Amino acid sequence: MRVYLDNNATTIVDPHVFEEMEPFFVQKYGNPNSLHAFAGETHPYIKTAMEKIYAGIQADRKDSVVITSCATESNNWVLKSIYFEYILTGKKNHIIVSEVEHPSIIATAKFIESQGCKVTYLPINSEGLIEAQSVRDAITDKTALVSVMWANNETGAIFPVQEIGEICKEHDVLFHSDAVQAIGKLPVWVQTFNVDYLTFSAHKFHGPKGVGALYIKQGRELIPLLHGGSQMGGLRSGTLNVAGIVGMGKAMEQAVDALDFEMSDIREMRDEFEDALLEIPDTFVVTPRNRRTPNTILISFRGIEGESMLWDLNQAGIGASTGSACASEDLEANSVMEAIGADEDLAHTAIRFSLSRYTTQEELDYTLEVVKKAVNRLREISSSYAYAPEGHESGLTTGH
Ligand code: 7TS
Repeated sequence: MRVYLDNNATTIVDPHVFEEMEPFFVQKYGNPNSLHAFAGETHPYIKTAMEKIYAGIQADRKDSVVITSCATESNNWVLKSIYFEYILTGKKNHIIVSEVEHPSIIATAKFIESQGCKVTYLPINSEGLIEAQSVRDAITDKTALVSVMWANNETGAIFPVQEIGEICKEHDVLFHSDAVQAIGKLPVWVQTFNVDYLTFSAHKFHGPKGVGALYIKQGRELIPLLHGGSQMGGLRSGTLNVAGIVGMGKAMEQAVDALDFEMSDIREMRDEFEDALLEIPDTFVVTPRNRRTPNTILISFRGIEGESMLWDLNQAGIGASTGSACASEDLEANSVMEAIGADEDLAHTAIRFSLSRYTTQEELDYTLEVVKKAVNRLREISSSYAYAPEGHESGLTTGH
């Protein structure tokens, strides 16, 4: 059996999405910016897709949604533009990001820090959550931007974006949220949440890879990251990825349609799977499940290196992760577990299971059996775990 439980890294392209994209490779391949019929025949499809994207996040017609190549680009764009517009010119000198943002925010923040910008890295609490008050405390009259993700990719922790949006508005500070892990899992309505900029990426909600977007509220400006042509109103040059845009439109429409299913059925499956995993002694989940996206579990199995567990799972045809794929080539501890202050052993033992609307009960039942066997095998050979399968007592709370 092959089981895919790494949906926070990427998702299967929905067959209906693929179907809608297919004509734009061999049949309708015109460059939409050309002045002939080949170009013209792509326009209605781009328009429809953009309408679906606007509707999916409840953007106003006067807002901009700029298509990019990925969320990494959108995130880089916001921070670098703020640097050019506010920091380099001396208008402001400070930005605030959470310490558990995706590397595309953290590395960009470190880069602009190296260029002279002050950066506050907001800590998370012991449950992996950001406290809105910490944003209020960090804001100064020189703060240009707050960037806090909607939901964390490792733990699924949902951050208080509504409160943070209000705090930013009150202090006249721009607010960006990376909503990559929230689209299709939570309602992401930009009008209600007072965000100025919002990042998302099609391949995290059953759309194609290589298409991201940045929502820009009306009246907010950004300096382009890519200069060149006049595409996307001159905000993002480069020939439009027609198939990608069409795919993202369809994927967004479906994500919104499936939101209730995700928030009820997927959540229920996740919760049952998690309950069963937590019956294994010395297992540990940090973020309370009602404060998490419905599809995510980050769980530590004391005494078992995450990579060893992944190996056993992979041997049995199961794809999971130890955290972000962006950092999976080194054997570093899970960064969120470290930020929480988990001890070295626990930080190295975290495994992320992320479900999708394609996940079945049968797959989870199979995974549970494989995990149990792997735990027994690996704890037996673990140097850091005193193996006692019967009545093992531990100081850790098993549960959530
Ligand atoms: N932001 C968040 C919150 C993410 O989770 C990711 C990818 C990105 C940005 C980057 O998106 P992209 O469109 O540039 O690919 N996160 C993960 C992950 O958790 N495991 O693998 C990739």
